[in-house]
Amino acid sequence: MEMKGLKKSHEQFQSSSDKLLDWDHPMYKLYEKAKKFGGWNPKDIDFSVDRENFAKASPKEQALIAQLVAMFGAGEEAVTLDFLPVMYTMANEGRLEDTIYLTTFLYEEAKHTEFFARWRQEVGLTEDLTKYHSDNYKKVFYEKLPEAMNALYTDNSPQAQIRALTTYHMVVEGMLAESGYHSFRLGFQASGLIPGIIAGIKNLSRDEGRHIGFGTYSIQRLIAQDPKLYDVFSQTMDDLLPYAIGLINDTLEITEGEHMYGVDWSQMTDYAVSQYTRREAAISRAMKHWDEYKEIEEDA
Ligand code: MN3
Ligand code: FE
Repeated sequence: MEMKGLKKSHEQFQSSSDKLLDWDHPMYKLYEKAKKFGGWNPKDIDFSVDRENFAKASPKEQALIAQLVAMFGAGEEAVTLDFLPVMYTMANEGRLEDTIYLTTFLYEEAKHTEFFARWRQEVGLTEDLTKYHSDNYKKVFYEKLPEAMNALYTDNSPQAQIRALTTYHMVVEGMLAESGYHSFRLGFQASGLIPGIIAGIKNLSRDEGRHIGFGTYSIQRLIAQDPKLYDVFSQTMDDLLPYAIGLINDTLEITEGEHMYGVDWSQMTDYAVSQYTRREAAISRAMKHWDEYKEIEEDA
């Protein structure tokens, strides 16, 4: 398998030239943020209350939590294992500041994977949770994500980059992970049932804001160079939307329409759609006003 356009030698090294590093580069700034905020350690989080409360919870409550953890754990593992081709692409294109930032990216996804595995270990939820991966979930995480990412190993075209970045950052992170964090907060923040998870989620979602920032910036950059790529972005979003919404609806079945923890869980679908619309709007704005959007849009 050979990638077209793979660099065989270096023409120069930026950091030993008169350019040094571009300290104002949006991705360099993101790297500084990651060094400051991304150093948290899952091992420092206390899961003793989670363990006690989980053991006492009703079977239905346990199933709701196990399902969220089963989807999140595998989701974090998938984004850890599947991210390398993007880093490979940025390095091959000689994007030094992007590559420097991305060294923190993969480290953070690895910690997110550790976080959920550690929680399961400490709470004693060690049975196989694969049964919670529905067909829609499998479509996104077992097929669509690795397919779009691994394509970059042999095809570094802007089209292939847009497909990979959109799948990973806009749908998996921007829509699904963000909705997952929202579910945890909605259901479990006030109840105090699983405070260790809530503490972890706070760190996770801050890391994720930077990750989505990288994705948004990179997609905007590519579309600014060739506006026709907006159609590739849009098609990728449309292709994944039914599975992403389907996946969220699958998870709601467990509540049987009941307002567990006083929450109307059906609002999760609306939340996911609003995240989808938000990502789409951020990219369309960049097309119309690229100059104003050169600076990275921090993800709230
Ligand atoms: Mn993550
Ligand atoms: Fe991420």
